[in-house]
Amino acid sequence: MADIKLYGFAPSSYTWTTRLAAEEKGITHELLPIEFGSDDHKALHPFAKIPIMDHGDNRLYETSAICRYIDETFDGPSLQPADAFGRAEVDQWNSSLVDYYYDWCVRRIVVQRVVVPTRGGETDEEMVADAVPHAKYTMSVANEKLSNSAYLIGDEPTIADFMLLPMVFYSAQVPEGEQTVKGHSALEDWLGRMQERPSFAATVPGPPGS
Ligand SMILES: N[C@@H](CCC(=O)N[C@@H](CS)C(=O)NCC(=O)O)C(=O)O
Repeated sequence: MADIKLYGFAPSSYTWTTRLAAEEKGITHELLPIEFGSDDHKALHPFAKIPIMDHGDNRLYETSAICRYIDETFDGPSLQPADAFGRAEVDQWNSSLVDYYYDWCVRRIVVQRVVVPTRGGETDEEMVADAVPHAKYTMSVANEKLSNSAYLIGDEPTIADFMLLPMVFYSAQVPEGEQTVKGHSALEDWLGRMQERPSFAATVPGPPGS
C-alpha cells in the first residue's frame, strides 16, 4: 500500500507539485483520478479543485498545506528551512505563486494555449496577449531572487521551488510563455537544475493527450 493517496491528474500543476514533494521525501503515493465537479469530488474538496491528499484518516486539500504535511510527517530531506524567517519566505513564495504566477503564467497563457484547444475550445487570444507582460514580470521577480541563491530560498530546494517548477516548465512549452522565461538566465539555469532531479524524472507528465 502506498504511503499516501493523492487525488488529481498528473498534468495538473498543483498535483505535480505534491507528487514532487512525495518523491523528494522518498515516500510512495497512489494517484487517483476524480470526476471533476462530481458529488464525490465535492465530498473530497468543497471547492472542487485538485489535488487532495489522504494519509490514514488525515485528509487535506490546498497544495502548500499538503506539501508541508508531507514534509513534516515523513523522514527524508527537509523541504523547508530550519529557521522561522526561511519558513516564512517559503509561505511568502507559495502565496505569490498561487495568487500571481499561476494566474498570469498558467491560467491565462498555458491553459488558454494548451488545455482549452485540447478540450475542443478556442483560445482567448486577447487574454493570452494581455497576460504576457504580467507573466514576464513575475518571471523577472523569480529570476532576480535566483540570481542570488541556487534555489528560491537558499542553497537547497524547498516546497516553493516545487511549486514554481511546473509553472516555469509549462510556460517554457508554449511560445508566449517561452518569451516570458527566455533571457532570464538565473531562472533558466534553475529550471535546468530542477529537471536534473530524480523527482522530476519520476513525475514529469507526458505531452497533452498522451
Ligand atoms: N489553491 C489550490 C488551487 C488548486 C487548483 O486550482 N487546481 C487546479 C488544477 S492545477 C484545478 O483544480 N483546476 C480546475 C478548476 O479550476 O476548475 C491549491 O493550492 O491546491
